[in-house]
Amino acid sequence: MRYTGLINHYKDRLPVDENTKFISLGEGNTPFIRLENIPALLGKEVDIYVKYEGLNPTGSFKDRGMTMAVTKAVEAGSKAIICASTGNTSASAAAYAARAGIKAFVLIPEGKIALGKLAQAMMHGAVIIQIKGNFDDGMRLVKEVADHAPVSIVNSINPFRLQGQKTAAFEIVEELGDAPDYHCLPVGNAGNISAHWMGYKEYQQDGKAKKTPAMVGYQAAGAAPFAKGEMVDNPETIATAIRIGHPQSWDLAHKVEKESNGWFDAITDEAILAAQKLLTEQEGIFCEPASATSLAGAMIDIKNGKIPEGSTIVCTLTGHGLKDPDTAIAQCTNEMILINPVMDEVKNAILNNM
Ligand code: AN7
Repeated sequence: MRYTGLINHYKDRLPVDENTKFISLGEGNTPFIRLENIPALLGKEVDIYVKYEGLNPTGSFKDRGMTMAVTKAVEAGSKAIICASTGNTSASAAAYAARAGIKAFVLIPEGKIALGKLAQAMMHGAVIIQIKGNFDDGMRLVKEVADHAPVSIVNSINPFRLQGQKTAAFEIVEELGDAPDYHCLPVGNAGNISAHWMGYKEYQQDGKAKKTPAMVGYQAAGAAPFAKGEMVDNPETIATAIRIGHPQSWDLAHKVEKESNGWFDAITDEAILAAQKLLTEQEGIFCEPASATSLAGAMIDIKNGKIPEGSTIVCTLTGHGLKDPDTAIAQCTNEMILINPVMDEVKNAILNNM
């Protein structure tokens, strides 16, 4: 049967009925890839899988929540949606609004969103409102303005977002036949880690999984309110997607940490970029910097034994590497070769670089 998106696939587990019109772009059902080369480099006996959420229709996991949020907004008669965003939510909101024939307003921090995400929001025709401030300012404004203008908020404080995003945990359990031992995610607002936990618990309660994983949230060191135990007023990181200092799902995520026996930690920008590069060079998988935070953190905790040998580990790669070409190119030191259009010069270029 043709796959037509996660709402249709999991409609028995989502808040929809036979009258709901699904607004879908075929999201979900993303590749689940076992790492072949990186575990050996770590010198540890571990099984690491990545859930490649960058292969959703707009290139990030946000589509899982957005298909639900926009479906429900349209069902409720809404003609416009609004979000604050570090980039991916705005790209996704813009695309699903276009699909639904409604308007999208996106608030983004001026100059601090990756180029690909900006291109998406512009192409899909969203109204782009740049803020002379950061994501946290945008989020505060969105919550305020929603009481004064006819717009539905589609940030992850919208509970339908988490409902859609929990389906990633379902897919992982179906792939592995059970939950993994550890599930590592990059954390910004902590909506995604909370949604995954909902999904794992639901599958365990229904007997589809025997266990639940320890949920491990990694943040960029300059934007790590969970690891620090307090809000951060001026978050900074190269991983602009998770440049968030006042997470919206603060209480929810602390519950997840406790219930799942998980933890939060902070990862330096250097380690994040190194993990992004390692994944592209060693495994052929290109994710954006924020996404590599999950693997960067997992590698540290595998090496120090906090994640023990024999474990099955899933790392979510939340967004595609093409989202942020500037950061990608800036960290590549390999020189390009320029030649005259003659065979000898190509031949030499090959033989000198074998
Ligand atoms: C690639 O787009 O918050 O912990 O406004 O784009 O659920 O917030 C993005 C978040 C991880 C963090 N990885 O997820 C936004 C936004 C990528 C992201 C996160 C984001 P949450």
